[in-house]
Amino acid sequence: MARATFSFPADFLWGTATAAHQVEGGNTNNDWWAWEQAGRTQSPSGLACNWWDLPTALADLDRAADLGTNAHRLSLEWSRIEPEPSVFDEDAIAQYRALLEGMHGRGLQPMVTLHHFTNPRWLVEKGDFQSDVVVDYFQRYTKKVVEKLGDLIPHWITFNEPIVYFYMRHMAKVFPPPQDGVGWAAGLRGLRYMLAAHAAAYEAIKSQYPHAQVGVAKQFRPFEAWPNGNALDKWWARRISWLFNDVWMQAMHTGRLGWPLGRGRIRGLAGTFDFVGINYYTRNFVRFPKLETNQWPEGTPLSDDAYGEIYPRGIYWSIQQALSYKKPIFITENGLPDSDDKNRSAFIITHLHQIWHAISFNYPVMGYYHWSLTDNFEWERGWSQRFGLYELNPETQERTLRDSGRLYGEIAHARAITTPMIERYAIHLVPQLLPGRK
Ligand code: IFM
Repeated sequence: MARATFSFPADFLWGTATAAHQVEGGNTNNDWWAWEQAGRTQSPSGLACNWWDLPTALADLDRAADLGTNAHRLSLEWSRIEPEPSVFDEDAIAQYRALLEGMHGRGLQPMVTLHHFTNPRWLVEKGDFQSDVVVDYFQRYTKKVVEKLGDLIPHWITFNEPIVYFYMRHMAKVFPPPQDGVGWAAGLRGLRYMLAAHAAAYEAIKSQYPHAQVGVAKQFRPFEAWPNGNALDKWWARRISWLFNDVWMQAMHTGRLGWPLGRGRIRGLAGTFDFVGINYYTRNFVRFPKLETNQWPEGTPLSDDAYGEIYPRGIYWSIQQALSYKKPIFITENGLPDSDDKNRSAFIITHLHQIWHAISFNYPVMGYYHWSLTDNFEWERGWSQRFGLYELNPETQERTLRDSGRLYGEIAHARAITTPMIERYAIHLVPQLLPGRK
C-alpha cells in the first residue's frame, strides 16, 4: 500500500503553551503562592521552570524553535505587572517585552493570555471577581499591557478556561477562593464579572490594535451519560454539557445572560471574540445528580493519575461545537500527563489526525498549541503530573527531550504526519490510521 501523508496547511501555526505561574517560579505576590504556603497543593510551585530568569526562559524558547514550532502561547502575571493597585512595575513589563521580542527573534508568534488562574493578592483583598471593581482594574491592567507590549502581540487570550476556574474555585474548592466565599451563587456572580471584564479588555485591545485577534481559551469537553444510563442521566449529561461548553460561549456571542447565569445583557459583550480557542483534554461520563464523575467504564484508556480518558474523537467534537460561531479556531491547549512517555506519541498523532480530518472538511482550524513545552507546576496537583514534551527535573532544572517531543518536532518540521513517523513512534496505530498497510 502507498504511504499516506497527512499534510497540514502551509500557514498552520505549530505551537506549545505555558502559563506564567506554572513556569516562572517565585510568584510570591499572588493568591496561589499563599494557597501553596498553606499546604493546599500537593507540592509548591517553588522555582517552577525558573522562567523569571530571562536566559532560562529564552533557552526554553530555543528548544521550542528547535522543535520546528512557529508559535508559543504564554501568560502574563498580573501581580508582577501591577504589584500594588495602580502601581505598575516597569522592570517587570520590560522583562516581558524582552521575552516577547525573544519569541519573535526565534520565529515564534506570540499568543498572550492576560489571566490564567492567578490574582494579585491586593485584588483578592478587594473581593476579586466577587466585586465590580475587578472590571475597571482588569481594563486598566489590559490597557497598560496594550500600551507597552501590544505591538508584539498578534493573538490575545483574555481569560483561560473560565468555567474550569469557576468549578475548581467554587464547586471543587481546590483553587484559592475569593475572600467573600465560594459556592454556586458566588461562582455565577464571579462568571458575570469575568464576562464584563473580558468585554472591557476586548475593547481596550481593539481600540489600540483593531487588527489584533482576541479570544478566550475555552475548555471544551464532551459529557455523556454513563453507558446504560436512564433518561434522567441523559438529560443531566445535556445540562452539564450546556453549563460547561455553551454558557460562556453563548454569552460572549449574544451579549445576553441565559440559564444559569441570570437574565439581561452585559454592555459591549456581544461578539467580543475574533476566534474560538479550544483547550481539549478529555471526556466525562455523568450520572444524575453528580456534577462530574471520575469514573470510567471498564477498559477505558486513561492517562496518568486517571486525569482523564484518552479520547481523540473529542477534539473533533469540540471543533464541531466551535463551528457554530463562524470564527477561526485555534487549539489553544491539548496534552496529557504521562511521566513515562508511554502514551504521548500516540496521543499527539491521533489528536492531530482528528484535526487534519476537520481541516480536510475546510473547518477553519488555524493552529495547535501543545500543553506543554516542559513539565511544570500543575496547580492543586503540584508536580505530580508531567505534561512536558521536555522532561524537567525541578530540583536540578535539567531538561531532557522526550521521544514524544522528538515526534512533535518532526511533525512541526514536516507540517505533516507521515507513515514512517507512525511506524516509528506508534506502530499500534497502523491498522487504524493506515488500513491495508502490512
Ligand atoms: O495546566 C493546566 C492549564 O493551566 C489549564 N488547562 C489544563 C492544563 C493541564 O491540567
